[in-house]
Amino acid sequence: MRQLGDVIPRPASVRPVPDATFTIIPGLSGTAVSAPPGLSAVAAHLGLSFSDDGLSLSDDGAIRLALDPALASEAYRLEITAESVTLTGGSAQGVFWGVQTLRQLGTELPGGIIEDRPRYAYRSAMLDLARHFFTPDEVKAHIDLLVQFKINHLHLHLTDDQGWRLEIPGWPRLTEISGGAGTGVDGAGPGHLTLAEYADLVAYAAERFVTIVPEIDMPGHVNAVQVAYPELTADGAPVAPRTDAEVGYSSLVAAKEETYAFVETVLKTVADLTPGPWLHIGGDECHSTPAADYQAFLARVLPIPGALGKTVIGWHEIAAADLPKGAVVQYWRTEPADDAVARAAADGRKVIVSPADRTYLDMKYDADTTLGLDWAGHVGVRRSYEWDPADRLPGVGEESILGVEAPLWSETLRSVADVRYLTFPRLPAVAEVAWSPRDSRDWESFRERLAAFGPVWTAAGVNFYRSPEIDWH
Ligand code: TNX
Repeated sequence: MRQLGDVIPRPASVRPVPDATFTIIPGLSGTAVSAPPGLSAVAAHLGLSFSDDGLSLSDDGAIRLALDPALASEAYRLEITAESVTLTGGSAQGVFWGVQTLRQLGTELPGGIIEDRPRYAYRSAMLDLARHFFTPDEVKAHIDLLVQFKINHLHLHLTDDQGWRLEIPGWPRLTEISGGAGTGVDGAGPGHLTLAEYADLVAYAAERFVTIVPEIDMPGHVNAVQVAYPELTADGAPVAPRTDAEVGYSSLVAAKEETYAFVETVLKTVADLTPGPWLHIGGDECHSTPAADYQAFLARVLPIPGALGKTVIGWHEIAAADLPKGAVVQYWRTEPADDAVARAAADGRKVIVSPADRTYLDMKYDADTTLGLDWAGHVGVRRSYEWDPADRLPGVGEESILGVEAPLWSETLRSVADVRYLTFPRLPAVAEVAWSPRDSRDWESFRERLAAFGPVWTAAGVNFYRSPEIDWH
């Protein structure tokens, strides 16, 4: 039987009470869940019968859901006795995270009290739909797996040299041509989201307390744009589609007004469809954009999300430009220090920490991994677990860190099975880095708790990597 704290991410505080097991018998009518209005959707995630009898416990053993505004909104308290389970959240989101803890504990719930809350507010995974498209149903299934580890943001990389994946009214060739047949790396990942599909995906995520972070990558990574609309190249000449995995060769043109008309329409379309606070504008690897043009482009573009009521996020190269107040910088490289990011932090900007040699889910686990890349080295499970965001970059301490993201680039991916193989089990490692108190983290404890997911994932049909670092159950 699991011990009370045997969940991922490890809870902030665990106080077991011996000999007080509560047994859930799924489907048994006596196991009622009671919840105040607004929490019944959360209760449904328990997969148990649900009786809407307000806040009172039922007589014959109950799971009770409640809210306590004194708790932080993502925090929850779980009290398990032999007679009852009481799950109290600072908000419905806190209750939802508590439900994930309950799910991991199984049907024999060990007695005691868990009091839990996240270290970072932004705990994220990224999926690259540009190099290989994944359907809305595939993305939804991915979200269902992510929330089990209390991930609360999904960053969608929607555009790149090899494909454009979101319908934009007034610019139909973006998706007709650059989202159509033959797009993606090796031409193997065609597809795009209609506006309705995107909105539905955002709503599905929101019901699970996940915020979608849309990324439109610019001024580089735009070959697919220029294939569809040659007027957005420097000389207006047609551009050939590319399905190789090179980076850094394409750029929007800073000196053309057409560039900004395009960018404004795209960002307004995305902002209107996205209730979440973030708009990611990319900004990475602009090797063919002259430095002055990069600055000029960003001077025009970085303020646009703010004017649309959103907060701008960019890959950390944007720290070379004048950043609006509140702009968020996402560090992705492997160098031990970055002066521009440190300056941005010193100026009060927040940083999302995604070092490729720790959090990139598309890096190979080891030399035998057939999927993935290795430009940042091999990233085993222990490597993705045993590091700390607040130690990663000089000048970027705890107070500057918004959170942690694990990106999954899809150059080598061809199926959902591929997505899962690279995501599991490293995503749970990064999720614990982002959620659990620093001093509670311990590799030996983590690898034991992780081992218990072997049968869980096998039963659920989740393709995962049986890392030899783990003694799988
Ligand atoms: C770097 S990380 C990129 C992507 C690639 C990735 C592959 C970043 C901001 N840019 O264009 O897909 O490496 O690991």
